[in-house]
Amino acid sequence: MRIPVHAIAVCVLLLMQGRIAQAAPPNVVLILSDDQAWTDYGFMGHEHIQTPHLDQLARESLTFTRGYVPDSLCRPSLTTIITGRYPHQHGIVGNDPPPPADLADAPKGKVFRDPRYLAIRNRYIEHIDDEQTLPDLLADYAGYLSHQSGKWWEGNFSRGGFTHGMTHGDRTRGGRHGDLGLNIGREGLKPVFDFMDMARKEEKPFFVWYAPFMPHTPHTPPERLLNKYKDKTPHLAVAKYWAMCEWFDETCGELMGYLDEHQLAENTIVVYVCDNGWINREDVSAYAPKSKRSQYDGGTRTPIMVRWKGHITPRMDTTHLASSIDLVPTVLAAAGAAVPESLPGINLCDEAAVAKRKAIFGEILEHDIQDMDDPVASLRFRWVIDGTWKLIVPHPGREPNAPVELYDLASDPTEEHNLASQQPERVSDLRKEIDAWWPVH
Ligand SMILES: [Ca+2]
Repeated sequence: MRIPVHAIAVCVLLLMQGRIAQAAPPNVVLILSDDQAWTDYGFMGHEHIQTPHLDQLARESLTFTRGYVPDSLCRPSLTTIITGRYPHQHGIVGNDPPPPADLADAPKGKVFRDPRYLAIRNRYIEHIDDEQTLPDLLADYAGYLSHQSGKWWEGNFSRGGFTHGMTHGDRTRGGRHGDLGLNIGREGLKPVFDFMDMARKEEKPFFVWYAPFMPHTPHTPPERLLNKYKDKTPHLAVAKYWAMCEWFDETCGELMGYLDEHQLAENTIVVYVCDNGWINREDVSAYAPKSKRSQYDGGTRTPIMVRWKGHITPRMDTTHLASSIDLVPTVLAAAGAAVPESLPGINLCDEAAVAKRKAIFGEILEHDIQDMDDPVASLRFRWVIDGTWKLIVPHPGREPNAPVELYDLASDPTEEHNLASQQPERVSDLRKEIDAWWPVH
């Protein structure tokens, strides 16, 4: 069939007009909680903790209550969030690199001050230079400006592709995982607001990494919030943690308030995730077993939310699995950018892709990096969740005495009853899935 030339011309004209009429790329605000259990929000059913602003965000978002991070440890988890890759892929597999051999048993403070150790740490953060981060990808796509605040382990903010930020990363001036950036939230949000004001003035799309050191220790909530919780538990340490969760929520409310006040909510994607879980001990502000750093849901599960008013239909998904590896592809796809094929995650707004993916995976790593170039040396456990079944496989190098664990999360969400010995076939099938995902020897 021949198409008349004038028809082609009209199509081209319409396409051009469409392009001209196309809205500016959306801004992106990523909110990261630090050390908070998946249960510790109003909308997730907590009996006492009040999180009205995050409850509202959950109502306005595509919300996955079955979200996960691959590792329950801060630094590898954050790097996964900003790269969309598993820790063994991006290579940042622990919080601190190994000290020089003669300082192996020295106190951490002494190790951190040693010039040789500073050199090791500086070399280790070169891993991030090899990665394409979300700020890099957004800058390439449409010239986004990006701002870092809060937790950040990879030295100066510019090492992650941010154009602006708070963390200087100079180890000789103190700081290990954010330095000046850690003031955000606890001391207000002015640096973030100033950045957004500036980006708006320059008419550039922007990305905000809001990762306050909250509700993370030190648990120092304002007295007015602590007083709300003191009588709700006999344990002061627990009351402090609960008050920290509400304090963090208040800061999220301030951030959302800025977007509303400046009519930005319709052109800003807001994403929410927590880097790892936390269950507070009754006696002291420290984490209990089966939470942070563990292979259990108390360490790895988090609500994941994506809000874009007028573009993403709000829905509470309590069935399907989501992972922090999905955040980069989700944001890129929503913003209209190409998603690199090498990324292992999926676009969470693609319902068919979410329904099709049956299993998600993770890896639990040692706190201190064992070998800077070999992820397996730091590996403690690999895990898979397929439907409601979870298999945890210890790696003999670091966990020679740990058992293989199988749980039915539907009937046993706190992972009390290990069914591995009763269901060898299911263990074998799930084990094959793990080995296909990341084969290690
Ligand atoms: Ca954390």
